[in-house]
Amino acid sequence: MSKTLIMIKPDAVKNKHVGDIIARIEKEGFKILGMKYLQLSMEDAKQFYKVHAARPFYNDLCKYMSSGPIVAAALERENAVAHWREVIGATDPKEAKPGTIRALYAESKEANAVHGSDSDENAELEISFFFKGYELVP
Ligand code: IDP
Ligand code: MG
Repeated sequence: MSKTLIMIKPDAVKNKHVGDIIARIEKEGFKILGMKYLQLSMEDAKQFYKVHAARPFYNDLCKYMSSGPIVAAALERENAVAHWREVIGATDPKEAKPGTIRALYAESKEANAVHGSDSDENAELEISFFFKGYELVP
C-alpha cells in the first residue's frame, strides 16, 4: 500500500465536480485517510508549489490555486501515486486520454481540475503540508 495527496482545484469546485471526483476516488479503490475543504492563501500556494518556482507559470499558478476553495485529500491504495496519475490524465486536458478526470472536467492546462503527487516521497511531504497526524484515519 502507498499514499498520494490529491487536490480538487478551484475550477472543478466552481464547476460542481466535487461529487463526481469523490465518487471516482471510491470507484478506483482508494481509501480516504483524510479530506478537507479550504482556500489556500497566495503564500500557502507558493509554499506548496515551490518546486516550480523557476517555471514561467509559477506566479499565475499560485494566484489561480488561491483564487477559490479546493478539496485536499490523502488517499491510500496499491501504487497510489501512479494509479491516481493514470486516472487524472495528462497535465493539458487536450492531451489527456478520454475518460480521465482532466479530459472530463478540466478547463485548461492551468485550471486542470485536479492535482496528484508525483512520487512517494513528495506524497509524504504534500500530505504533511495539509494534515497533522491526528487528522489522518488509518
Ligand atoms: P501535473 O499537475 O500534471 O503534475 P506539473 O508539471 O507538476 O503538472 O505542473 C503543476 C501544475 O502547474 C499543473 O497541474 C498546472 O495546473 C500548472 N501548469 C503546468 N504547466 C503549465 C503551463 O504550461 N501553463 C500553465 N500552467 C501550467
Ligand atoms: Mg506535478
